[in-house]
Amino acid sequence: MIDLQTPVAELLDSTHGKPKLLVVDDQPINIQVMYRCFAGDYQVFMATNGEQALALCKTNPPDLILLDVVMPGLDGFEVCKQLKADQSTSHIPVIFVTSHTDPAQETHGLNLGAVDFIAKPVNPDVVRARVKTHLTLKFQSDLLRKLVFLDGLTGVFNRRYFDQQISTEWSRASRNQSPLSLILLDVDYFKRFNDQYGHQAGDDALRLVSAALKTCLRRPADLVARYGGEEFGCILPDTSYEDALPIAHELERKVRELAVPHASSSVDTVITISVGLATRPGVADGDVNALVSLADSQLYKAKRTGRGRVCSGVLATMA
Ligand code: GH3
Ligand code: MG
Repeated sequence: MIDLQTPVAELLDSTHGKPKLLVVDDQPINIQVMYRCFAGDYQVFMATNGEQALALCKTNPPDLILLDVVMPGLDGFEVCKQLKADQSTSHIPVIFVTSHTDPAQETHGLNLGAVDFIAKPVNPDVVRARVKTHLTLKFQSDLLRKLVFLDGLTGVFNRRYFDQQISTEWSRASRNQSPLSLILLDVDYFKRFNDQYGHQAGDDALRLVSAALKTCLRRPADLVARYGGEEFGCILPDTSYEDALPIAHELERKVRELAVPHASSSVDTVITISVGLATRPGVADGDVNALVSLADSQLYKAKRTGRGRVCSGVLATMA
């Protein structure tokens, strides 16, 4: 079931603030013209050559690029080609701004993946209207892309995103010889909760639990996902065992502090969770499945030894 309320509101929130435009032109006068057009409604970033534009797109991706075609060094076509070839920048719409109104050139640019062509000298009203249209389309497709990776009930990431990210983070950790921590957690006696309070109350409780979990993660790269029915996963990149353990305990504590009554639980009078933490140290053997299995077995151990607690382990490294 997709409950559009929470996730969509959050998603729209994340696009709040002025959209970011990148203007790329080797002539400062042209940049000034564009700046005057857009400074009121947008955050305008500038680059005076192709290399600078590509670097900016990596560090601070804009929502749309206005790209000059003829520039010394990397020309606009080459910049567009490179942006479209890179997965992290391919979704940024590119509008070519050019004094060449040759249909062959225009076709070439559109075939490279640009969304539009605008002729110089630009008419401010026309360029503003076109930018607005393409930004609306861009935000709509961003939203759809995000919805594919969100859990409809709780608004946190879904299992599909979790599986993708844990593999990505494992590869990154292996490359950089950095640690990676994974927490799997599960609500205790949740079947009894549903039986006593009803499925609707169960859904509400899962929303509260996921919101509480989110408050424990502070780094931008940390994420919480719904792993299964009442099971959640937290990925903590570049986080050692020593740093992850207090977070695991905080998750357990924060859920207990929600004080959601659970009269039929054998752990407490409120909802609790069991937590399994697994960390791969900087250098580790095995693959991502070993990390997931370890977190899972620690979660199972927490269940077996009384629930409402944290169990944890570190992946073995061959001597
Ligand atoms: P344990 O402490 O061993 O984890 O016991 P448990 O009762 O939590 O575990 P069990 O796997 O027996 O039951 C899980 C329950 O979670 C059963 C299922 O109805 C409920 N559940 C799973 N997904 C949802 C959901 O989206 N909404 C609601 N309300 N309940 C859910
Ligand atoms: Mg459970």
